[in-house]
Amino acid sequence: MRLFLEKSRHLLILCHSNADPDALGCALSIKRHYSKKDVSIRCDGISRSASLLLQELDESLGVLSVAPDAILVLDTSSPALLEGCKDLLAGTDNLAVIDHHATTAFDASVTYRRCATSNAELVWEVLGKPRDPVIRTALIAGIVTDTGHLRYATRDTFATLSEMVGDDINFQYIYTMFREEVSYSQRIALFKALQRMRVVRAGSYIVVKTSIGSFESFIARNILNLGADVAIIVNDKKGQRIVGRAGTRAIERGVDLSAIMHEVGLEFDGDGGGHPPAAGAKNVSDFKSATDRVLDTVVTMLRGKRK
Ligand SMILES: [Mn+2]
Repeated sequence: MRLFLEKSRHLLILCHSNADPDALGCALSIKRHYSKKDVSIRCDGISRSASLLLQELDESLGVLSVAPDAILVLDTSSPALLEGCKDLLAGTDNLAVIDHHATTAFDASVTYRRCATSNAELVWEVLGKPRDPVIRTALIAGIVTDTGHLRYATRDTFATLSEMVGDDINFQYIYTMFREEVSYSQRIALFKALQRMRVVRAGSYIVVKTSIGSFESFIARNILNLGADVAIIVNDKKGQRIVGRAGTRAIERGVDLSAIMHEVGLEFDGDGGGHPPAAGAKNVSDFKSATDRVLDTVVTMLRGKRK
């Protein structure tokens, strides 16, 4: 991977659509690390917290001046997730992927993949643990946000963080930087979703299904906080997206949403994937049946009829 990056002269970095601080933090780190090269970053939209990070670091995405001779895809498990930037892949034979998701649909010449709590941990290794404080801040931001403010952090996450943090890094500042205020429209969406809930009991487990036009992960998180073991949220507006979140009890029982979403995505001519506790499927041909299939699979697994 390092050789790939070093050999490239005009590198184009692609992140998933609505890029989050993990994807963008990784991209900015690589751009900064190879500041002598022509590196530019593209993504179809950028999240609120990622634009906050961009401002905070005083960095930019760079201009795509000439045709790239190498493309690097970050934090993205399939070309469909690049959305509007998917076309930029056309005709390239020099593609690399650094990704921490469980599955990948890319056919790349160079790949660095490992299941980790954030993509930032992989980039940290690829860049050889750089000492530049801006790079470390960007990567810490990726870890903090991808682990839900360290809620899902593992021993490995903390080991990496302790290598990254130094006297020149204000960890508390990065940690609180992304504390988002809950907006009026988020709260309205939450209550709408709660009104539309379908609650399914599977033994001693509770699975909740609902639909909403936006803020699916915010809503899923709140439904889990209320005590559900699995939340399945359908967004029938944006390319018929299905979002799933599972709590610790469901994970311990063997529920792997990334595998379920991947399977259901394929079955309904769309695609899906993610992590065992947080995954999604999109562009499915029949989102109602696809959602029911996800629900049935989860309920059957929780009842213990399928492992
Ligand atoms: Mn990520």
